[in-house]
Amino acid sequence: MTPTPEQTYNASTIQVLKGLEAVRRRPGMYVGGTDIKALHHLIYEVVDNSIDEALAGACDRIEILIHPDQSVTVADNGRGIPVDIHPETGSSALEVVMTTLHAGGKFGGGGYKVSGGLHGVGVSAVNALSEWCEVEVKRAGRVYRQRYERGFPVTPVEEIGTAPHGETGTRTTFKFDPTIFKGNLHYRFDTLVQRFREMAFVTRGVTIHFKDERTDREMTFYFEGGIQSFVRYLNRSRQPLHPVVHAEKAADDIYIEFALQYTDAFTESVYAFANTINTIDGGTHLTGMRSAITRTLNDYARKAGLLKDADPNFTGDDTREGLTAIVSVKHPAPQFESQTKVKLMNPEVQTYTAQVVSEALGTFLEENPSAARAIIQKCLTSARARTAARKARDLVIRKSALESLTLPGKLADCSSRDPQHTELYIVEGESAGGSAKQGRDRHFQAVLPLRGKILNTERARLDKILSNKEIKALISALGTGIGEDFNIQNLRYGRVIIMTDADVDGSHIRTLLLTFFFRYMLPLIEEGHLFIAQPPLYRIAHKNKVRYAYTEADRERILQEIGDGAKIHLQRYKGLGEMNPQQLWETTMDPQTRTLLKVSIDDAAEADRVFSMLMGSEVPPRRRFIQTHAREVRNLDI
Ligand code: 0RA
Repeated sequence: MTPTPEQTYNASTIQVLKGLEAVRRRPGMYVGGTDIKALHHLIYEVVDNSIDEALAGACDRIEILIHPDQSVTVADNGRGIPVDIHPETGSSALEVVMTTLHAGGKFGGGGYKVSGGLHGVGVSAVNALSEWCEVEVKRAGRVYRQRYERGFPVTPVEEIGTAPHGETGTRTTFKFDPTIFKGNLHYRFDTLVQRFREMAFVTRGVTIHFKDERTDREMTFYFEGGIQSFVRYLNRSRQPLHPVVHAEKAADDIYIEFALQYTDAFTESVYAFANTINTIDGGTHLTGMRSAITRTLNDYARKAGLLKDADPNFTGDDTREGLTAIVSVKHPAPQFESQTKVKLMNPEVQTYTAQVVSEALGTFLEENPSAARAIIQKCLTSARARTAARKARDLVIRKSALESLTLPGKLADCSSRDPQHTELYIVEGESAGGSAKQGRDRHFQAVLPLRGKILNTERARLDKILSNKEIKALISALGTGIGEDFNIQNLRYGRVIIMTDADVDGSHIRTLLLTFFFRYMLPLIEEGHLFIAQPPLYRIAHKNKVRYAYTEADRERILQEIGDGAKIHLQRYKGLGEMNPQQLWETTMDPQTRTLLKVSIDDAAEADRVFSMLMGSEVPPRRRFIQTHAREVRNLDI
């Protein structure tokens, strides 16, 4: 970051250099790291600024382009970043915004300004972490431009033309600095689409157009109904019990909006946003909404005589089954728990949100008695199911305590008792289970075969799932207990490895197992104990040499390397059962040669959506999902 020779050092230049240098030295403090996630944050940070313009009512179109060289353009039709000379520094406001930390919202004053930026550092941090960056501003009939390299201005703010009448806006193009974001990093279309969709939902009326020029995929989001559309979208494969309940209100500069709808599903899908940011750890807005829902439903059920004197109140859990809800708040001074954990802390938000939700939901119930009855019925059923589940679970736990000496009969245990080294292979099907038992290293590898069909726990409630024989065997084998009683200390195997066929059924079973672990043994995933085995797709024999291909690309590469088409014997494995014990060991179980995918919950919300879609009642979306994803084993990053 060396200034050009003709530039003189004055106090403010030195200040700027210090700021930008700080960002480059400790990117973690500003964008959360230097990995793929942080890379996406760069885009979000820039788009957040355009969203701010939309929230201020000054912009209704945002365009995001990923260019083939992975530079990114974000363009909006907002007011345009001011370019006039800033009195304190003597430089253009644009330059100050682009080069000074925290300068994002300090210009133009007046009006109600919501700052979306997750880390609040603004676009200058993105500039500092970019190999180069160019900003073009259309304002007052003219077009201005400035270029920066690693955050430092390399041109003055230049007037480069005239803007068509009345057109204003800001266009930022930046290329991340590969000396900071190291490795072969690529923006992920699906991750970005998800985020832009959310942004469009919570910023009603704004059009977000996203184009990936690397692949020519593009998508446009515009939701006239805002978060009401969001709820309908989330429930697209569920059966709703009533129309969406929705309300919005502004009080003391705090804007609150919520939308909710119950469906016949058993899961909860609730999302909370603060200044358009998905606050995945929730916070006061979420607590306010949840407590208001429970209180309002209890009040109504008592008054309507649907809860009798002898009945206990609904618990929070009882009112969450089948609930899809969004709460979105816009706050001029949001407080977050920390830089990376996304949780809203402002205490006043809880009271305000609770008021808005109680009032609107209370009125809805009064005015729609049949919808009200359906909702209360749902709560009553889930309260009963919960009692039944608790009993079933206690039974499983008590029994598994009793049976702790008698591990499930089908388990082929290992001899080592040291969880640091032991592994449990959960294998689909008896025949693959047999091969795995013979092929394994019995010193540290245990095998539990599961019968595929029995695991079909779709739409099953907790009590049903827990009374399933296969699941019981799994729980006993792991030794940890489940749900609230889960205790990782008792885990009998350091690695729990799901090994299923690379076909549609295998993918289905894997998802069902992941569902089970996700819902009842979450710490197992969080603490990195859960893995997916990667069996090969092909066996390629040539002369007396055998090689295995784990992906289609592998296969092509190997075939090309051999080149000698006539003498190649290519076998496609349709299932694990086609491999003999020795082959299964070499390709999939031998720690020296195998590949394991660690299951992580990077985006728990997305995982939940996928799970509940797969568990949902309507068949078409589920089939579609399984068909499209069945072959993407390697990309399964839930
Ligand atoms: C400062 C003041 C004003 C707008 C902006 C910044 C602004 C920043 C960005 C970043 C991306 N797009 C943007 N659009 C606007 C208010 C200017 C006024 O009052 O005219």
